[in-house]
Amino acid sequence: MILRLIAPLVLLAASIASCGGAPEAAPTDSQVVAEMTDYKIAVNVPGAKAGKTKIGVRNLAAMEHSFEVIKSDLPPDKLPVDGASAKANEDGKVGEIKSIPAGKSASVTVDLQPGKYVFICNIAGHYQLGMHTGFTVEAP
Ligand SMILES: [Cu+2]
Repeated sequence: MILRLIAPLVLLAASIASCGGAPEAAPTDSQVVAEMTDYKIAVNVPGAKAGKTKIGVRNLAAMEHSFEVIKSDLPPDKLPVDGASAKANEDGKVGEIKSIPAGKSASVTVDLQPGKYVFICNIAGHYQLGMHTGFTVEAP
């Protein structure tokens, strides 16, 4: 008698959890995973060996973000910013994901060369708010 009562409740709980908007997992087989929150980018590793690299990006935030991979020797927070567009200069860009909606994941595969990179979100104003992180690529 009790089981009959519990079973529907368990099903109900399961269906709520499955459509509750939990952030998607990063795409599988990504060597690098970046997680975006409102105005931060966190990477699971500080660097990688040179070569083709799949970067999975999870947008855990409540708003859309973008993801740009820029080869630059500048410190991550020192890219030039254009005052009119409120966007960071993308010189050295080797790959990007133009839009990752809130709660979604996406990936980009880039051919990384040894050197310093900066990962940013370049939706107007977001770079200045802190959406940047450094990444170092070493010779294979
Ligand atoms: Cu952003």
